[in-house]
Amino acid sequence: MNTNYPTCAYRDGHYVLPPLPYDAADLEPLLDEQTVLLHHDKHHASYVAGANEAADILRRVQTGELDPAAAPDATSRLAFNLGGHILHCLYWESISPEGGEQPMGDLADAIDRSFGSMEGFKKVFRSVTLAVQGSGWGVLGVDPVSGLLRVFGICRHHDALIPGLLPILVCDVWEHAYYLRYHNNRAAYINSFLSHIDWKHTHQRLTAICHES
Ligand code: MN3
Repeated sequence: MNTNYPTCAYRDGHYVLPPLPYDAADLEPLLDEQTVLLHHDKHHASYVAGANEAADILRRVQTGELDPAAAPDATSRLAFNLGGHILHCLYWESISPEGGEQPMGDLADAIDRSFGSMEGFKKVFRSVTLAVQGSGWGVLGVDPVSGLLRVFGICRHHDALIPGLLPILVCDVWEHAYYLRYHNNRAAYINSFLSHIDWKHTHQRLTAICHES
């Protein structure tokens, strides 16, 4: 198991909610403290709890304690909640109070190779993330076939995923992520997100993935 990617904890047979990597108030002006606390302590925590509940149902099906008919619903709940847990772990490390610097080294090279330029990346990311229908995510990930970086949208936490494509940067566009500050102006939130990206952590995830493969 790659312990660098993603930085989600799993201890004693349970998924664990990691602490925020900074104080909730420190993400100003991107996000206000109340939004960050509700998002982490309530929403993210509920996905961790949901993933553990679904995994427990599957364990009880395996031991014969529950009827196998319980398994399909549990796997679909696991996909939703574990997807949410992993994406939120990535989200907290996609932004930072010190974010906004330019990517360096092979991450900068990969962006140029994949999108032509940083502006090319931002243009595609902004457009795709803005267009995600309802609740979902804008994602930058490594295409396992071409080795290029790709931008794509995920609906909810797990629909429209590309098999094998590992996200290195994610933007949560569920309304709970931005509504208190930006109301219905998702575009303003995405623009602010783009200027608070933690490129250092994004670079570490790219390195972790490339060393795995
Ligand atoms: Mn969320």
